[in-house]
Amino acid sequence: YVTKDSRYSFGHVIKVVERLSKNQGTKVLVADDSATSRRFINSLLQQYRFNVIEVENGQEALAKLEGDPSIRMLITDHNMPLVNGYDLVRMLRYNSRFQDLVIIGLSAEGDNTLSAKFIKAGANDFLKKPFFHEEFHCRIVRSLEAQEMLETIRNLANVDPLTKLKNRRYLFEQGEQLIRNASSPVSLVMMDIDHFKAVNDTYGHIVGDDLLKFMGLEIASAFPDMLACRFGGEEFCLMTEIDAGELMARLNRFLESLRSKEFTEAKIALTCSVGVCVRGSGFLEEYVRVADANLYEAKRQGRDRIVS
Ligand code: GH3
Ligand code: MG
Ligand code: MG
Ligand code: MG
Repeated sequence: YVTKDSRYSFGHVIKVVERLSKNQGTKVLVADDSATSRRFINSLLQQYRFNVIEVENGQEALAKLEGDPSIRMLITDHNMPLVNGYDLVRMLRYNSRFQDLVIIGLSAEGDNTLSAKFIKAGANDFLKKPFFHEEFHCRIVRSLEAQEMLETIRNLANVDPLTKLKNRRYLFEQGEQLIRNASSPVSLVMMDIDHFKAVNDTYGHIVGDDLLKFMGLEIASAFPDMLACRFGGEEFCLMTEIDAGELMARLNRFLESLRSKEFTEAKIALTCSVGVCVRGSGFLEEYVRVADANLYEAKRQGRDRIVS
């Protein structure tokens, strides 16, 4: 090693690679038309237990990436037949599906503008061949760690830590877009657990929290096709563009299934009231206002029911 720095030590890199991938090794796609070059990069990556896949050109790289969303990093040469590295990066970054893919460009070409072109097209980094193996490792680990941090921050910003559903912030950030991009009118559902305060008062907040977690799991498994979020304390929200009749049937089935269950060790019975804004219009706030008013009406009528 040229320097001893724990940030980039062998042990540290191994930890990053293992953390990123639980058991099968972080998947890396190496795209290079030169077999020698591929073998060399592969051997550098193997040292750190990366799970390496090799392809010979940009077109094959695209096909592999389309077929395997678990690939976390692409290391791509520039000069390759069919689709070159630069065009490959541009195509990938054009597609939001690949926004989290870490991309490292490589080239032996004398053209000094290439690194700027790669990075402007969206590559995370660029290395000129031949490179010193330690620089290669440092840059790769740095890019992977930066990506990991981004995903952690995004998760903290969008996900409710208790129920693991999306949070209110995410709803207001994405809901408007969901309404505009939907192919049919969107409905918004507001659910509120009945007499939840009594659970806290009787069994304590820890049991109350457990109940909220259970509710989160029930909602996630009953409505996996919808945007489901924790709107506030014991209030949950769904957004969907499915047909109104089907939505009502599924909500009825959901209330029915809650009635037949007991939650947590205390075996607490649980019901909830639901207000629906069916095929709403206007801004998201209007959907929420309508669903909220219907929820209030469901409570008023005696709870454990749906008002739309
Ligand atoms: P209603 O049937 O009218 O909805 O009655 P309710 O008791 O469910 O409604 P209320 O709004 O009076 O009480 C909601 C309670 O939810 C009050 C609050 O202490 C509790 N709560 C909010 N967030 C949390 C949380 O994160 N954990 C726990 N344990 N309780 C929470
Ligand atoms: Mg080449
Ligand atoms: Mg409430
Ligand atoms: Mg309530």
